[in-house]
Amino acid sequence: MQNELLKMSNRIYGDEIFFDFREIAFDNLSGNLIDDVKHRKIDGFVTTEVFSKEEVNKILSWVEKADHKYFTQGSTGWLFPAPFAIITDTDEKLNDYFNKLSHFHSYIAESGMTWFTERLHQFFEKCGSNFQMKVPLNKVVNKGVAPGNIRIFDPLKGGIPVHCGNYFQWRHTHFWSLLEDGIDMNDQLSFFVLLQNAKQGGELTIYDMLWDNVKQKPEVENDEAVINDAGETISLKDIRHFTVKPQPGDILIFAGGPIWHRVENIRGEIPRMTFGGFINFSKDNTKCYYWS
Ligand SMILES: O=C(O)CCC(=O)C(=O)O
Repeated sequence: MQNELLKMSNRIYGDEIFFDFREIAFDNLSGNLIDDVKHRKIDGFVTTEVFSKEEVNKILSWVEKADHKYFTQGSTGWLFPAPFAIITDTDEKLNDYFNKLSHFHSYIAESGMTWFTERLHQFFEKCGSNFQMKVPLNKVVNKGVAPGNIRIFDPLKGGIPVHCGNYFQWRHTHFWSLLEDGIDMNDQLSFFVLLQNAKQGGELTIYDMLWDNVKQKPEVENDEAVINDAGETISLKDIRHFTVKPQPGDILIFAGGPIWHRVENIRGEIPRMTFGGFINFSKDNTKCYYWS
């Protein structure tokens, strides 16, 4: 039935929706959907219109007016605040990360935009109601890390090559090792607020492929194949997949830790823009953390 309903959706579509991805209106959110995704009772959900069109426009113009010297250029576009990948020590680079993060917070406050991060927090509280929601601390400096980043995907830079959160974590163990103790690091979830879609491309492709039996790629940036635990190279073309395309103001949460996925190349002159990060629970199962 769920699959039949989704055939009509402009947000979740494809020949076969082989994972349980749902579309839920913001006002109908309840219970512990985040926990349901963590435990794979469902695999993901798009909450529609968490932010109105007017609010999305305000966020876009806030990003537009920001001082771009605090943006960090990556291989596929720009990030604000800086991504954790810039932290390669516990000294200068760590300070640089926190300076850039403090600019992000002061820019939000000075421009009267705190409602944006507050709404995000309320959203998490609404779909994880049994848990205390928190942004984790970096234990070296005892300060909260970023709640997420604005991600600007420029046209024709390749989107994000196929990956899953567990693969990503394995590549950035330094950052994860600096997060406060007591967080369950297994099978983190992914979230993002969709702020602007590209004219063409930029969709999220979900593959029928899990970390349980695929943990490698021929090279980190390769976007054509993966290597399974039996050592076989598998072409992405041969793997079932479907598309998730949230609309501006929606938030997607999904099991991005174990499920392999990618962001399609952006075509047309409009960049794709999101605010996204990761989610996981405390080991004692009382708190839920979101960060980037
Ligand atoms: O922006 C997206 O569609 C997905 C982001 C992503 O790949 C991730 O959170 O792992």
